[in-house]
Amino acid sequence: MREGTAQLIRREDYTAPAYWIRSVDLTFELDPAKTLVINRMQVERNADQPAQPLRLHGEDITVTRVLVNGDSVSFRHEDGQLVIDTLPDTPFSLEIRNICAPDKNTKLSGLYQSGGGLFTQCEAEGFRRITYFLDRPDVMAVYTVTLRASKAAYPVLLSNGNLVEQGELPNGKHFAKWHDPFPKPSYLFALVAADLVAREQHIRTRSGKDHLLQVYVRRGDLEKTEHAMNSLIASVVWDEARFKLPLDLERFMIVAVGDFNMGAMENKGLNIFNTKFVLATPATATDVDYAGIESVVGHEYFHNWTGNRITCRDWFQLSLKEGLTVFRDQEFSMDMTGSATARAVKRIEDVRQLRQIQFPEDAGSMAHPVRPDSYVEINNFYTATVYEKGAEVVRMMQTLVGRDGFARGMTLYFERFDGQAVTCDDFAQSIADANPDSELARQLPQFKRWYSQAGTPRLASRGRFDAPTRTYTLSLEQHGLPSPGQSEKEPYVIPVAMGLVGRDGRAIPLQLEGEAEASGTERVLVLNQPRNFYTFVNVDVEPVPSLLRGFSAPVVLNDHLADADLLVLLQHDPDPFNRWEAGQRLALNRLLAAIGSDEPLVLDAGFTDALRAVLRHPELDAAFKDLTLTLPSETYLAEQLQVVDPQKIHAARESMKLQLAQALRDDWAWAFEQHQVAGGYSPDAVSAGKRSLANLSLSMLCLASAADGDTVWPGRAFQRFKDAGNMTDRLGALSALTGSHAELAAPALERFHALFKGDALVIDKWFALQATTPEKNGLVFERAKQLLKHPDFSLKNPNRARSLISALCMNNPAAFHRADGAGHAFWADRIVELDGINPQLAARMARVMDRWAALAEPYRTSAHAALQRVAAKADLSNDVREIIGRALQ
Ligand code: 0A1
Ligand code: ZN
Repeated sequence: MREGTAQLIRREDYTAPAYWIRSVDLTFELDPAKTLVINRMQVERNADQPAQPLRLHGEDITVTRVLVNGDSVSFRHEDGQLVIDTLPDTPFSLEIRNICAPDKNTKLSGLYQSGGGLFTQCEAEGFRRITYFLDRPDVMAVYTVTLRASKAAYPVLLSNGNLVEQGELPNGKHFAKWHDPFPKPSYLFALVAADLVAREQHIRTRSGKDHLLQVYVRRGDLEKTEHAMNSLIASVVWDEARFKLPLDLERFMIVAVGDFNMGAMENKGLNIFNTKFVLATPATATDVDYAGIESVVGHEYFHNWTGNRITCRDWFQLSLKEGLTVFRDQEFSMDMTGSATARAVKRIEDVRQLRQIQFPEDAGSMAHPVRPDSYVEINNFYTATVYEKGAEVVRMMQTLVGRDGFARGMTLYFERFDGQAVTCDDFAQSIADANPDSELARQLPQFKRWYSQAGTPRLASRGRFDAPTRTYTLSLEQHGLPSPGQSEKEPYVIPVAMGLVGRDGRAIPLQLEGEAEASGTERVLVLNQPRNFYTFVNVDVEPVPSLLRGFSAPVVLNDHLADADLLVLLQHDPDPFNRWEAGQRLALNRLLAAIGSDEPLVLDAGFTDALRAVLRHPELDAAFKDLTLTLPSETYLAEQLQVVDPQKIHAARESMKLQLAQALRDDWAWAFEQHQVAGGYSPDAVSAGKRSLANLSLSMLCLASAADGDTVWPGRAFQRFKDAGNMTDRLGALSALTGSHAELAAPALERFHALFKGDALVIDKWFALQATTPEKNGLVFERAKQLLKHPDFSLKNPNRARSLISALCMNNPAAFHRADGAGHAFWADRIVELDGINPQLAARMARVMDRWAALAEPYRTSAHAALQRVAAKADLSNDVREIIGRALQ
């Protein structure tokens, strides 16, 4: 057992390990109740460190013997570690035998059981739950793994690398021996023993090498693996083409498992995936699911170089692999879309996600730098800041050195560090050194504040046009807000991609004072002072500034633009991101005004006409229209406010949605008819865009109908729900019914459940849809509470738990933050219950209270009481205690 509880680990305390483990030979006698692990290691002292005992990590495992060079030695337990005091000075062999119990492992970290099979999850610190080890990423070893198990129960036996031997054993058992030639940290170890089948594909890569790709799933799921396999092939091709990074293994395997804490895991050569990111057919998965599979398959595959070939020195450097790999998967998905607008749509979606999750994180009790300074439980730091903001930091580097310069930097990074465990500094230095004349190289120490300072910087701009001198002066001013442990912030290096747009829509040529001539209509200003002025010359008419194009830095921008300016950008900005942003800002301004006053929100014709023009626009993509006509989320609205009243936010947004539904009724009907996709299902961006706009239109039409008591559109939605040829349309129609609280919603939900009752991933959608229905009279919360008792509900399966609890508490603020405090009490009960099963998952769900202190009364008081109730539980895990402790600080 791990005894040293709640210890704060600090980045500045890093020291290299006292010993190196060079190779590991593992033998598993697999059995769900009692698995025997024989762990033979070649160990040597690290000569750079003072002589000291060997301390091995271990958790929830029982040691049965310890041999050094073949002889039994004495050992002791201290702070949850196994300590051997006396060891030879020369390299030695160390054999440890221990047992573990996968069937009792509800934490899903280490070796655990799922659907009758055995699977592992070792990142970040799961390997120590399998055997004693120096379970830290800078200890890299070559692994040989022998799996022995019942052949009937576990016909498939997999581990990392190449299969070197397999055969029969007495008593109905069989074995397989695997060898991974690449030294790796223990967090990348994996094994699978289960009754699975595989889709296989042989490929020959550019370098002329042959590889076997496999996607393993449960029997019966094989026909759901085509998209995952296609995504894997596309990932291999893309990484070779864009970054010249080839597949380095003969065999690359993906295995799907139904119980998994996260999305997927990049174990060397043996990626283990949540079924959600593998299984798809048109009938069971939506366009969003298809896109998710492509991006997660890509993400895990890209880790093979950014994460596995070069890994992290310590867990504070997590963003070294995660920020970079998210950046790579985002670029991959963009390149896969094939069109400039579709790229922009993907960028908008990524930024929406960043604002929805990372911005609140940066403003709440868990705010931390991209490279954190301390943690209690590392699992709590697999965050949107480390992942998504980390990706933005990498993206800014690319913006500062250019796309080719960035590719050069990546090449240098691999030349320098392949096979090593390194730091974020090493990465940034490589990109800068490969581009010595870049702004990044010139300002690297200051740029790296993006790694060390928490919080979302504020950027304010003001423009002044001077007609007599034909100049336009832009001032840019930045400031950082205080965050826990960091009251003062130093200025960042902020790349501001920008252009000037004439009121007639013309892109104005850009010439800064002192420049001989104008060059282009877009450029990147690099702000590194608290405030800077930029004077553009030869400007004939007052322009509208279009700043932070493509969201060139993860900041909150206040450009002080008036409605009239925003309308110009919405109509004309050549940058699609800012065009979308202008529409969102117009909506946001109106919503915030309504939330801040007691007057009901009344939509003006200027706004509805502008949105109608977007909806009816002959050239814009359907996906872009869908995003522009989707109102800012309640969470994003809450983010703009000092004091958050979730009920007021909900009321204002619902009112705007309804007015928009009514004002554009004919246009929605037109859009719905115009965006039907004929023929067989394809998840491509164009078809998906049409489906999403048709679904949005249908939802709006059902809303407008509900307000007038008209039943035509709900009837059509029900029919569409029944006849739909794919899950996107079916779920879209169902959500139009539930979202408008139509009478037909109940029979449709019942029918949906009956239709898909054997399919866990679809039943997750059924729970989530009900838990995220816009709240009305408290009924959604009541229904969610009832669903807890539904026979299909279980807290033990992470996807199912998330489909109800996270969906309600995180994605339905108005159902969750109730005046009677029942939502908060519900949350506290679930966290306590789940903490006894799966602390990692419980801690993630506990995060919904990160921003409780900003709540208006009475929500604030009941949130506080709920937090205190959880904190009062005596045997709370370190995971949850860290989250709750920070929230209450
Ligand atoms: N490295 C994985 C994320 C991951 C982290 C921890 C896990 O433990 C349950 C699982 C996966 C990724 O970035 O995809
Ligand atoms: Zn990752």
